[in-house]
Amino acid sequence: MTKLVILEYPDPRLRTRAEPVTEVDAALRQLADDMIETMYAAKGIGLAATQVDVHKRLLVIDVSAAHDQPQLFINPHIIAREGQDCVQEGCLSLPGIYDKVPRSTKVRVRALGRDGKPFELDAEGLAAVCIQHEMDHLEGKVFVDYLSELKRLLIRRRLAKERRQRTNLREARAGVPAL
Ligand code: GNR
Ligand code: NI
Repeated sequence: MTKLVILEYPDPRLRTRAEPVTEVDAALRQLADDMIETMYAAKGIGLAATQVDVHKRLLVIDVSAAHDQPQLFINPHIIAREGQDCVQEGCLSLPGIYDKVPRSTKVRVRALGRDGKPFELDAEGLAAVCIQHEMDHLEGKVFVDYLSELKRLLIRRRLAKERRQRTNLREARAGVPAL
């Protein structure tokens, strides 16, 4: 098992459109397991391959209370939607940023499972939101794309400042003198 590195906005690699998975083999299952481990380590409820710089169409989610029910979706498609609601979202690629995004309240998803076989699933609530959020990542889209240009500008500034502070702290601990 390997914990993978999560790309952070505005990394241009998050804009890559993922390619369909052509074979569900041992290597792909290993990637899925590494994504699940990475999602749990980061305390997320979902992760798209795009976020770990792998541009293939797979995503994992776990919206269970005990964090013991990971679900894998390979080549997911939304085949039906119902309802519309604005729900507060967060993203592991935008640490500390939360805002409301319009989403369908119910979705029916068709995807391939771990065994490479197709399945269909009805999702609602947080699972529905999370699946739509992860599928956006596979299209090179992040939730702040739904916000205004001004909000995005402020978010980019805030993230840059926080990254700068994290780097400074790390260097101070390592004994690197500030300029
Ligand atoms: O951990 C996550 N929480 C979350 C909360 C509300 C709506 C969507 C999400 S997904 C996010 C993990 C993530 O960034 N997945 O891409
Ligand atoms: Ni995300």
